[in-house]
Amino acid sequence: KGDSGLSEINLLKRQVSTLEGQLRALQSSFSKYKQVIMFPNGRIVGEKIFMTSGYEGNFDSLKQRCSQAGGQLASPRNAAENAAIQQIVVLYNKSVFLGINDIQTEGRFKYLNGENIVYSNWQTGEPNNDNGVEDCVELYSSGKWNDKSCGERRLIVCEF
Ligand code: 293
Ligand code: CA
Repeated sequence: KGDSGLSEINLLKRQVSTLEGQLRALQSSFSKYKQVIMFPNGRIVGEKIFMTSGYEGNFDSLKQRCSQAGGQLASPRNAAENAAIQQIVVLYNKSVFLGINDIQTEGRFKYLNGENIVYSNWQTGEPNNDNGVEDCVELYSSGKWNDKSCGERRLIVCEF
C-alpha cells in the first residue's frame, strides 16, 4: 500500500484540475447568457433582477402579472436599485408603478409584504395625496417618486 496512497492523490489532483476548467467554462458561458437575456429590458443589481415586458396596466394588473411570473412589482430598497429601474423608465420613456403603496393607512407607505419602506426618493412636494386618491407610487424618468392613483395605467417592471 506504499505508493497507492500517492497515486490516489495524483488522481484527485487531476480530477480537481478538470473540474476547475469545467467551472471556468461554465462561468464564462453563464456570463454571456446573462448579457443576452438582460438585453435590453433587464437590469441586475446584486442578487436582484429587474425586468419589463413592456406591458402597461393599472396597479392591480401589474401586481398580478409580476406575481404570476414568480416575481413581484419592482420595490427599490436603495439608490442603486432605484437607478436600475430609472434606466428602464428612460429606455421606454414611460413611468412605472412600484410595489409600494399606502392603501392600508394614509401616509404610511409599505412594500407589498406589509413592511414599512426603508428607502424613498420622493419628488419635492410629494407625496401629496392629490384629491385624496393617491395611494400608489410612480417612478419618473428623473428617478424621483410621485404618489398617484392606483387606477392609472403605467409600465410594468418586475423584480426577481
Ligand atoms: C398637483 C400638484 C402638482 C403635482 C401633482 C402630482 C399628482 O397637481 O405639482 O405634480 O399634484 O402630485 O400626483
Ligand atoms: Ca402626487
